[in-house]
Amino acid sequence: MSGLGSEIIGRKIIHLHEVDSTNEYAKLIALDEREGTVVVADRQTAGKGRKGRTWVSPEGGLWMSVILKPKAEPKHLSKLVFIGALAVVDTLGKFGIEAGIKWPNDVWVNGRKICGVLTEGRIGEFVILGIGLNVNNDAPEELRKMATSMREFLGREVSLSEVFRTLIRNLDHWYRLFLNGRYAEIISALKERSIVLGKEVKIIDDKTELVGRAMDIDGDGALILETPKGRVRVLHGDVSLRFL
Ligand code: BT5
Repeated sequence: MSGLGSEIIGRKIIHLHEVDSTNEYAKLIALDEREGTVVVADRQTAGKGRKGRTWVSPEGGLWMSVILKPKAEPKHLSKLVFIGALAVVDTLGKFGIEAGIKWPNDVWVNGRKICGVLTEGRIGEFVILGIGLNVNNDAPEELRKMATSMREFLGREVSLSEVFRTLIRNLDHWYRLFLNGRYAEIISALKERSIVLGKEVKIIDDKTELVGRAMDIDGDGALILETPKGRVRVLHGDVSLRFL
């Protein structure tokens, strides 16, 4: 047990004042670290979203990456992104903020993005679970209408270290379910906290766009979409989802 009240996640914490990206840093040290090591930075100079997008990461936010080395079959690893989102929703709940998961990798509050999750890894070696949560930072200027922070929602600052400790404990909880193969519980929690089910959405892939109603999330975490041409199963991977 670490002093944080977790068993695996946060056994070791590497706290940096500034780094390009905690995910990049974690990848560099991953082979030499035990699983559960967390890299957290006050600010990132080149925070990353998916597909080369930028994640704005000034001081005041929580920017962290966890090194994981699960022995699960590769097909299950894509569910780790949900572990991150579920732990963030639970954490926000502890602070009185009702949040939901915008499949596949965002957490939203009142129709705006408060958190993004980015998993990266090397099969058979490690997975880096990166989480960016707007806490006491302002939402990025150019994204004011689309993004929010805990401070903005609550109208006051919250203790960043308290948010961090709560998130570590929640991550530990969900990750231990994952290690025990309790995937069905993870998916059912994901569905309960999903804000996309029943909504008209547009899925944007590299080249294709698909419009339909989000009907379900299946046991693999794929979104089932009812389109004019019938049901389509969309794997989470790198797709983006917009509400219509
Ligand atoms: C994500 O990508 O949402 C994953 C973000 C992961 C960030 C964490 S921070 C710690 C770790 N280290 C890293 O370098 N990354 C991880 P995506 O779904 O591609 O969304 C990216 C989009 O979110 C951008 O194109 C902006 O529109 C928006 N965005 C950027 N910064 C934001 C912020 N601080 N708050 C809300 N939205 C933001």
